Amino acid sequence: MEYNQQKIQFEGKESKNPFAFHYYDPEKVVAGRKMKDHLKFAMSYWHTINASGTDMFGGDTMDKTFGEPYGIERFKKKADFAFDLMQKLGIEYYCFHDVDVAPEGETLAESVKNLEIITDYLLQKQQETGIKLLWATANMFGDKKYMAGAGTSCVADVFAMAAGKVKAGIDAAIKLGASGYVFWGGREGYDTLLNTNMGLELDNLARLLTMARDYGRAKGFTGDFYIEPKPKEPTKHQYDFDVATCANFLRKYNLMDDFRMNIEANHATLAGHTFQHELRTARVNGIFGSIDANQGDMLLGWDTDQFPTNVYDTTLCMYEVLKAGGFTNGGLNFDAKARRQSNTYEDILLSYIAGMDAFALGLLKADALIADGRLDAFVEERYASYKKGIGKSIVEGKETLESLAAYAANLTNIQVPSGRQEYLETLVNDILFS
Ligand code: XLS
Ligand code: NI
Ligand code: NI
Repeated sequence: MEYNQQKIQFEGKESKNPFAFHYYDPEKVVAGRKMKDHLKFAMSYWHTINASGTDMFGGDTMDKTFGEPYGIERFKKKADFAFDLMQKLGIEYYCFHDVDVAPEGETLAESVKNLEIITDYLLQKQQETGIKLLWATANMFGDKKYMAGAGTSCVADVFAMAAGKVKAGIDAAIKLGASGYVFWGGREGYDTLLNTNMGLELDNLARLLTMARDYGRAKGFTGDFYIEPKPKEPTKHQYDFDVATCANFLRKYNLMDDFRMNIEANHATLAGHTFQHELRTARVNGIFGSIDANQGDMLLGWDTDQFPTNVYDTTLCMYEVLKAGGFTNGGLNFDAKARRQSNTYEDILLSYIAGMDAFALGLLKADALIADGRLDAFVEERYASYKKGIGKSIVEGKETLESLAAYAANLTNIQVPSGRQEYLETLVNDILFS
């Protein structure tokens, strides 16, 4: 892989230089905060440092072996490349699965030893560069022993292996000062109910998450635990289907105080929701946490993990993030990879620039939408009947079915105002394209 590129600079929207930011101006203050602190961009190790273009029909189109056989040396070179790349892009955070950063051994003990060697190395790199770990996770779906799930496997020894991996992952997160630890379902779901004890599987998943929470807190981990919802793929049905499903799970098992959502755009659309819907659902349930920034292809039914370029979506995303009060422990992790045909080193840079600029522009437009005020004012006015009279009384919990039945008994000619959807969509367009 070539290393010949200089640090990417902000040049402004008139620039024709593809290796420059046109909207992302890290130090620029928007809505009281630097752009870089609003956006908290993170690099995903699995896509950027490891994924090499293999798909269901063909092999690698990129070489990410760094000229080394599978082992510690290769992973040190990967880390060197990763930190160099993040510095060139001005990305201050990264995310990984255990197996992304260190070679797997024959046993859990060997893998943990390798992870310790590499996390020493990563810690040193973090200290040299100031780059931080946004979150860590454990890959509990790749190896064949996880074919029936990890925490939801039908085999107790697999559950135990998964617990060991989570322990090592949390240890790594603490050592590297991560502000989050993620659980994405992986194969926690089912392919057919004919062979599945759903009740036991869900209880066991909660047991694993509870153990993780208890271990992490006992060891001083103060960051967020996240569930990353996804409705399907690789299993037919994933138990972390969407934000609402996860909120129900967390409430049932008393995990609401420690867990939040890591919301991925492509997973939202696979669940039949908009990205904004998932963000809003998390916000109104008080569990908004972090984001896996990417986009899917609406004509394809799988997780294509494309770099986000749709500014309508990034705007509405950042609108929700601003309304949620911004990121605290979370950030925008590019769970995205350049297309299989975009197979040069330059494409890695160009794809990150595309995603970062799309989110920077989305932030500017979301801020403009809020500053403009018409959208918020419209919604406020639409619900004005709950600010006075009977509406106020309902909201304050002062009414009953009987009192309302008496109130409504002789009401006539009730007027519901127009929803003005087309006007509002035009308003958004006006802000986006002005
Ligand atoms: C897969 C998920 C995965 C998680 C981390 O679809 O997005 O990459 O983000 O395990
Ligand atoms: Ni993801
Ligand atoms: Ni995904």
